[in-house]
Formats: sequence, structure tokens, C-alpha cells
Amino acid sequence: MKKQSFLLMLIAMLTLSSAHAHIEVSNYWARLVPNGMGALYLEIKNSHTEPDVLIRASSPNAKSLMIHETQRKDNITSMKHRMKGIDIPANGGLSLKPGSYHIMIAGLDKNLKLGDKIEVSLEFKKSEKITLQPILKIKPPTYTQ
Ligand SMILES: [Cu+2]
Repeated sequence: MKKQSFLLMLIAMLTLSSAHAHIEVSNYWARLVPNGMGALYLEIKNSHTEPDVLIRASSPNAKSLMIHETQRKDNITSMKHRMKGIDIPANGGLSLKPGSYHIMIAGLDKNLKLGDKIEVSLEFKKSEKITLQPILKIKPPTYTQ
């Protein structure tokens, strides 16, 4: 193959891969709980043939966002900080929902109230960063204590 045609093919491939978004985020909302804490829930769909990882979340409206996993063992609920993020399977999805994975929000801006939107950026190992504007709501958890 000539060097020039190889370069053209490479450019075409790069254009194709950047034009197609493999990660889609839907059904996102945030729960506001007293004392500046909150939790973010969402669904991630990965239409790529390779797995990805949700590695980090950040928001200009809060001091810190952490990826957590709620675990229930012998009737005791605890939260685990997922330091390395959460895997998103290839051609699959991941749900962050009450009683399971969630993004813990700490030090939320005190001026925010129910019905307000916050801005959250999600970072992935492979895919580009996604910015969302979830609404602050209150919903009961899906599990009982
Ligand atoms: Cu948590």
C-alpha cells in the first residue's frame, strides 16, 4: 500500500470513530438530602464492542463527587467508595440506582433547592467526557430498611 493512501485511510478511520458516540447517558436525576448531601442516579449504555470504565464525576455545584456502591449484608447497609470506578460492559449497560451504584454528592451549594438543576461531568477511560444537568428531586429509596 502506498504511503499516501494509507494516510487517507487512517484519517477516514479517525473521523469515523470520533463522529460516533459510544456512550449514552439517560434517566439521570439527583436526590437532595439534608445537610448538603446528595446522590446522582443514571443509566449508561455502551454500544461499543469494547468495555469502558466510568472513572470520575465532578460538579461546579458541589465540593466532591464520589462513585459509591451500596452494599447490604446481614441487614446492614454500607457504602463502598469505588476508587477505580465502575466497569461498563461492551454492548451493554450500567445502572446507577438507589440501593446500588450511585454518585455521592458532598458539599452541595446551599443555595440550591428542589427542582433546580446542577451540572455534572462524567469521565470515562475511553470515551469522551459527558456533561449532564440532572434535576434535584426527592424520591424514596427502592429498598426498605
Ligand atoms: Cu454513597
